[in-house]
Amino acid sequence: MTTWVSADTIRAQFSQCMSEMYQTEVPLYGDLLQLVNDVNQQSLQQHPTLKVQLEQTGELPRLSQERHGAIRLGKPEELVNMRRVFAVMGMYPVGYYDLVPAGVPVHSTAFRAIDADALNRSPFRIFTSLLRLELIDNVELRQLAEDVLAKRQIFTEQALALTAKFEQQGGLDANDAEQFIQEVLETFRWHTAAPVSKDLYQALHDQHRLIADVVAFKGPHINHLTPRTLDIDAVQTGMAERGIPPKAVVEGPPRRNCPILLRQTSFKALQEKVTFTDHQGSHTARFGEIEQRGVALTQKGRALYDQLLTNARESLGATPNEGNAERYMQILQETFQAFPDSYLELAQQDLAYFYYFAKGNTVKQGKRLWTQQDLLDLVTTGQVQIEPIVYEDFLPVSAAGIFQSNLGEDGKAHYAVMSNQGIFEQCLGSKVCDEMQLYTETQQQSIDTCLQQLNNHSFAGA
Ligand code: OOG
Ligand code: NI
Repeated sequence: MTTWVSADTIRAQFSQCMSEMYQTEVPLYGDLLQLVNDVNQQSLQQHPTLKVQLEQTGELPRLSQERHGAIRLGKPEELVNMRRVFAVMGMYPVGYYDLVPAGVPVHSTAFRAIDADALNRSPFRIFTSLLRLELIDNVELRQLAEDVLAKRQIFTEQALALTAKFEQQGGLDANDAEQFIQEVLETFRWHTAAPVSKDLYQALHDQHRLIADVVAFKGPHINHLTPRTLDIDAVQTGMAERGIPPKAVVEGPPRRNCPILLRQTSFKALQEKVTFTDHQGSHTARFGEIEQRGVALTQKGRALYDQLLTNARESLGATPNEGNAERYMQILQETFQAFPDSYLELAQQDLAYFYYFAKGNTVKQGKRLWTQQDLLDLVTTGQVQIEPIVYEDFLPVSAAGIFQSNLGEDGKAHYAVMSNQGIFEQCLGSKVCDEMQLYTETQQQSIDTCLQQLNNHSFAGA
């Protein structure tokens, strides 16, 4: 009997190959990885409790391989095939992000592993956007764009054949898996030769830079990769010191004792030479990004986060930029005073998701079993320990900020169109998973195990 290579292994290897390819294509990304590595080692040395926390949640070994990337697709068929290809690697669409209100003509999902163990084996994820061509108001140009996209095939024949083989067999053997990885890598590669004229590129670019980035190229080149750091402020400062030009502000929540959700920053996109069908030119799209991940928030916590972020941006009265960066960070710090900053409070107020671990010597009173209602009391008395469930997803406002910083000041447009998850799912050929449900399940599983251990343990002692 043939044994299939596990999806986790394929994903981990693919992620590694992608990182190597991107370091060759964008050498500055290699410098960034080095910096992040240095900062992470330092943080672990300086904060032994952080190290213990990451060991307990299983995140420590994954830290050095932690990364996400982003691609932008042009048509539904590409999205469907991308979903099939990612399924071979155990990555599924999670969440719906609408970037249109932020002036970027795409909607998106994140392909990633789902359960906690798989995530710890390889947290690789790809933020995947689909261009909304219907937002090009010039009918003639829209038609030209559609014609160009209609002709392109972003996957190699072999990549699609091996994907179909996986679907038929339910797995790939070692040879096929290795070939699959190499073939799929081709889809994400940068091409210096563009299949359109310089004039068409310019016309697309004048509509929106992002439209040119998708339509004028042979495939969805990976536009950034993002390692995970334990101290994003140190990386932000370190970038400037090492000659890596940082974006003006760190997106997301401010620095806190207990990090929440996701903080992100990036280095500015490179200007790269492109050979159009008739002339030479250039294109600016690819960059490197850094993220610091914190605890996943519940609906209630997320509502508070969204509210405070809106308040901070309203008090700034402008989009954060180089000129107002310092003031924005100050306002953000002050505004977020309203967000409790200890894990216990976050758990007590049902603002964030946690793992619950039983800590031996629990004394049972009478015959009553411990229930979920007792948990927070047991946390307070130290009989149960909580550790944060890390946020595995993205933030639309931050994503828009990342898009914008790499599209230039003219990267923003106003579109009168409604967000539409239904249309996106139709293009995807499946529903997207609800990320809140995934966190709820992960927390509940941990609570169930914890209660079982507490109750077994106390009976044994009774
Ligand atoms: C995607 C931007 C979103 C993030 O980290 O929020 C993203 C893009 O630029 O295509 O990657
Ligand atoms: Ni990103």
